[in-house]
Amino acid sequence: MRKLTLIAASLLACVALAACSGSAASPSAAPTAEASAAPSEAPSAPGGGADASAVTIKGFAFAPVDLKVKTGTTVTWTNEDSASHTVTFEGGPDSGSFGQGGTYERTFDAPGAFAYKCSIHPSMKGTVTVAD
Ligand SMILES: [Cu+2]
Repeated sequence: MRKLTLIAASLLACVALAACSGSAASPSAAPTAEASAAPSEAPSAPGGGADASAVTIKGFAFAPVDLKVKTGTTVTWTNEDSASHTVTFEGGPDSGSFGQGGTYERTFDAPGAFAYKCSIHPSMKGTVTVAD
């Protein structure tokens, strides 16, 4: 019992250390701690892939222009242009202007076809088609 508690405590200490130091500069103390910490972080990353989707804004265009997602999906627009853009849906919502590296998210809770454009550059148009 006592040994188990010690092991648990030292594991917690390792996790805490790893969290505090990030990709630490001094791995000399516990090389095994990093090895065991890495796999536990991995499973959390792909988890969001199922109901998330992305649109890239680049070259004054949305890509993909027509994005198809399942109901409940959160779509993230990322602006890779040096110019600012908006994601403005007919009848709202409107992201407002966001610049290079900026993102906008909208969760689609109902099926339908949602057309949007950039209000700064009205020739930039896109659609999110939501279906179950
Ligand atoms: Cu624009």
